[in-house]
Amino acid sequence: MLETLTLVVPCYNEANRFDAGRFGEALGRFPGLQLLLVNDGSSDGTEAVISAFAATSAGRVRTLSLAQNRGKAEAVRVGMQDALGSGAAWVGFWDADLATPLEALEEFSAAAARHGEARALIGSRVRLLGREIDRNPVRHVLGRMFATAASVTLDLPVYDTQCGAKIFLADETLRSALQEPFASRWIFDVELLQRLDTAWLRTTGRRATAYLIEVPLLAWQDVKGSSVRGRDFLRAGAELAVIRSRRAR
Ligand SMILES: Nc1nc2c(ncn2[C@@H]2O[C@H](COP(=O)(O)OP(=O)(O)O)[C@@H](O)[C@H]2O)c(=O)[nH]1
Ligand SMILES: [Mg+2]
Repeated sequence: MLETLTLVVPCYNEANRFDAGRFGEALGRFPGLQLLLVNDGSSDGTEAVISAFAATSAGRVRTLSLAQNRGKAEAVRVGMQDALGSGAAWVGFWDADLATPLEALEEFSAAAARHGEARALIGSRVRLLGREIDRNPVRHVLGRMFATAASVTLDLPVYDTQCGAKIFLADETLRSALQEPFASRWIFDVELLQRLDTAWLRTTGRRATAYLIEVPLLAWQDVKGSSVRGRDFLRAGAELAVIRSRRAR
C-alpha cells in the first residue's frame, strides 16, 4: 500500500497544460500524497502557475526551481533526491500533462498491496479492449519497437519502460541509483531500471523480476503539446546502445 507518497512532477513550459484542478482532486482523494513540482528552467509562466497552486495546498505541494533547463532526466533525478528527504515511504515521478490520470494511484496502491515485496511500480500502457489507452498510432508502433529493444537491452521481460508514471520504495538503493546524473536525456527510465536491477542483485542476490511490478493502466492519453520529436526516437535508439554496452562491460 502506498500510504505515504511524494510524487515529483517535472514541469517544462507547462503553464498552459498544467491542470491544477486535477492535481487538487488527487490530493483530496489520496490523503498520503504530496507533490514536488520541479520547474525545469521554463521560459513561460510555469513558475507562477505552480507557485500559485502550491500556495493553496496547505503544505502538501512544494516547488523546486531549476535556474536553467536541464531536461526531464535531470529534473526528475534532482526532484527525487529532494523527495527522498520528505519522509514518504514511496517516491515517484509523474508527467505534468497527466497522460496517466492520477486515479491510477488506486491501481498502483492495489498492486503494492498484492505484491508485498514490490520495490518499484511502473505504469504500463497495454492496449486492451475495455481499457482506454489512447495513443497516437505512429507513436504506439514506434513505442512498441522501442519497448522491445529496451527489454532486450535490460535483459528483463518488461513491457513498457517509458510510461511517465513510476513509483519506488524510498530506500538507500534508490538513493544510490540516483547519485549520478543519467547519460540519456529521454530514456533515463531504462538507465534507472538498470541501476536498480544491478543494485538489487548485488545487495539481495535477486534481480528486478523479484521487485519490479508493472501496473497495467486502465486509461492513458497522448496529450497534445508533447516536446518529443521524431529525432528523439533515433536518439533514444543510440542511447539504448550506450546503456547496452555498459551492461556488457
Ligand atoms: N524537466 C523537463 N521536463 C520536460 C522537458 N520536456 C518535457 N518535460 C516534462 O516531461 C514530461 C513529459 O513531457 P511530454 O512533452 O509530455 O513528453 P511525452 O509525453 O513523452 O511526449 C512533462 O512532465 C514535461 O513537463 C524538459 O526539457 N525538461
Ligand atoms: Mg506527454
